[in-house]
Amino acid sequence: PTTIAEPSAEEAGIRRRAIRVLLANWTGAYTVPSRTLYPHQWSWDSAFIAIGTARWSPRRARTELLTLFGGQWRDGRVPHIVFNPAVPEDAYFPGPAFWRATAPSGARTSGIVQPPVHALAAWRVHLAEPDRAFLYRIYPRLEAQHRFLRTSRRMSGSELASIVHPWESGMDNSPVWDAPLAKVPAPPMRERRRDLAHVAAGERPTDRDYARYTAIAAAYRDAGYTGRTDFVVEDPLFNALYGAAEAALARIAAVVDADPAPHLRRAEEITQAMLERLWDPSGGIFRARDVRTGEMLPEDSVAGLVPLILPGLPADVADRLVATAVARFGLKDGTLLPSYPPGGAAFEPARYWRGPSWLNTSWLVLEGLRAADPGLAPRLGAQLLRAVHEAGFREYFNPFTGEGHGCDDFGWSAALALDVLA
Ligand code: 9WN
Repeated sequence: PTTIAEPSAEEAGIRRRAIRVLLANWTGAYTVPSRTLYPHQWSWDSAFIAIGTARWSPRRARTELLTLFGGQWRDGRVPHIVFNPAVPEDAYFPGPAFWRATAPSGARTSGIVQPPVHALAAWRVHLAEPDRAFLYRIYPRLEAQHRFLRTSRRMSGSELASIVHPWESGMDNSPVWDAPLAKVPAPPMRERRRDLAHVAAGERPTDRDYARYTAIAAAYRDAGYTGRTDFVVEDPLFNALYGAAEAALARIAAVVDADPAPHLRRAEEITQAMLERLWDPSGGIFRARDVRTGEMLPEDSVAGLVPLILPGLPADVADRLVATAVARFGLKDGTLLPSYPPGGAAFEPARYWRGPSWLNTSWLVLEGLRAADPGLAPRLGAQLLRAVHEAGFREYFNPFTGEGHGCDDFGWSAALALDVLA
């Protein structure tokens, strides 16, 4: 007979509180990352949130994804924000008046994208509760999303997708972006930041960062949201998800009577291109490449470990990544997985993507470890749960002390804890 482990009281408490956060952030059609700091629908947040929500309400998880794709553009792009028309313009900067973009559905949106976690999320939602009708609806939209990346974002000639704004990486002020951003001319911005009304300035990007984010986004907007910007890079996290998503699309295709073969071929090509263009054999990590100069960027981050999730990654590369995670990111020490190596010159334990631990990048590495190092995976899972148990569902955490930072009741922190518990 199989023994089913009873969840501990601690685990039951985390589960109850996580569901409470997701209920509080649910708008009726999707989940906001945060009621205060991020009061609209964000693209990759919704994908992570759907993965966790599937653990207690697969129906809501399906709605979450379908609502997001309601903001999809005719060219297939899934914008990084779909705005809630009921929320005042001044609740978030940059809001709809800045982006000036409307999807065919009439939804006001931004014009940039975020890492493509969505096919993976759709597949996980289907696994939680098989629903072919859902897959039939979402598959053509996922395909269009990938077609956009393949046609409009293949900027170096390789199979990899480029991003044209640091916000597209999801890791906005990562030290990896310091070098390319330093070359972007940006006048001080005239608009008022709204994030600082909710979170201490020492935990957020600087004003200089924001001036550049605004300048790049405005230039892209003024070019009709096409072509290159002053910031064009191939990012390992974005492309690892792109490859993993193609593998997920192959699985989905098989269920909806479509041909999985092109997806499998593309997943392979992406893995191959990652190895050729972004793998740094001397560092044992994947690094971003600046497409404008052709050079690899000097800094690295946890984004370089996420390719552990890539389908068909050679075992020796996976082993090197695990060794790097242990040696430079302190994976075995019982600390959380930092977003940037603590020994690096730019490390700051409480400032946003410059050191703190985030649950989404930790979860992605955890997913990769399940195959690459099944012994280490549960350890990282336990650390992640300890963080939310002790500090709550904060946006990010000091990797050494576990202290919580950024906003409270953060959507993907709650959702991914639920997934780890399941
Ligand atoms: C800009 C919503 C988003 C996340 C990003 C995170 C942060 C936005 C901001 O919040 O970015 O998109 O205003 O700082 O960096 O990963 O999707 O949670």
